[in-house]
Amino acid sequence: MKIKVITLFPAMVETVLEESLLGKARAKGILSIDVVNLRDFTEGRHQVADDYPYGGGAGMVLKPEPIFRTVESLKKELPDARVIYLSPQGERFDHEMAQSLAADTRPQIFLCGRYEGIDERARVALVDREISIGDYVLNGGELAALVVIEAAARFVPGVLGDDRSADQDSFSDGLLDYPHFTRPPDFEGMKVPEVLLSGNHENIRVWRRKEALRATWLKRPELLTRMEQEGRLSAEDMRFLREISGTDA
Ligand code: 4FL
Repeated sequence: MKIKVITLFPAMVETVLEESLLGKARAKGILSIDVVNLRDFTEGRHQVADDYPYGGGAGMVLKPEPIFRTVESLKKELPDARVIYLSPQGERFDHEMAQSLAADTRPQIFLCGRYEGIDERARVALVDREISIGDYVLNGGELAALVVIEAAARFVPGVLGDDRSADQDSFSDGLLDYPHFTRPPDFEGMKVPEVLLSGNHENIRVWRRKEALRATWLKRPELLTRMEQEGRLSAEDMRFLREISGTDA
């Protein structure tokens, strides 16, 4: 993935991207992520990026000129780049969107708003896609951009360790994850399920599938409704679900 992040708080974004798997993937050149300071595209001695909203009301709005200048300057180098604006008004981000962003070969420019948002003219003229990570308001789009970048980067080959792949994760098969255990086998009387110690791979597969179905049925039943509609539940899954819900229907 080739990514640019436009923000008034570059250190906040850079600090996170330096760490952990994302930092390593950047160092290896698997991910190219540059953080661009919107302040660098403001004018005048005071480098003002925001202004009062027309019509009055609380808060400030990011001025259009610095945003136009920043995006136009990035697009000069990357003419096929897509501009993604993080905002509560956007399409809801999920596993599928993370996967499709990771598969997109075009450069992606993440625009982080602050305060009450950006001038509408910048949004209309420059933004290709508006994404929300959930129904709540943040102080700015930075944390949302980081969430989207991290979740998408997991689908880029080489970002996770060699023996790991994002298609083993929760949600990749449409279900929540099954429970995980490590040593010791008995911690203060709380035991690891016997089947996981058995070495019987078929029994372990069946246990994990049942537990994933059980967790989903208990915590996120609407996901199962969707899976059934999409024909993603096998006859075995349906049998497990009848066991779990205690019905013979
Ligand atoms: C962005 C909230 C994406 C949820 C304030 C500025 C936001 C957000 N998803 N809140 N941007």
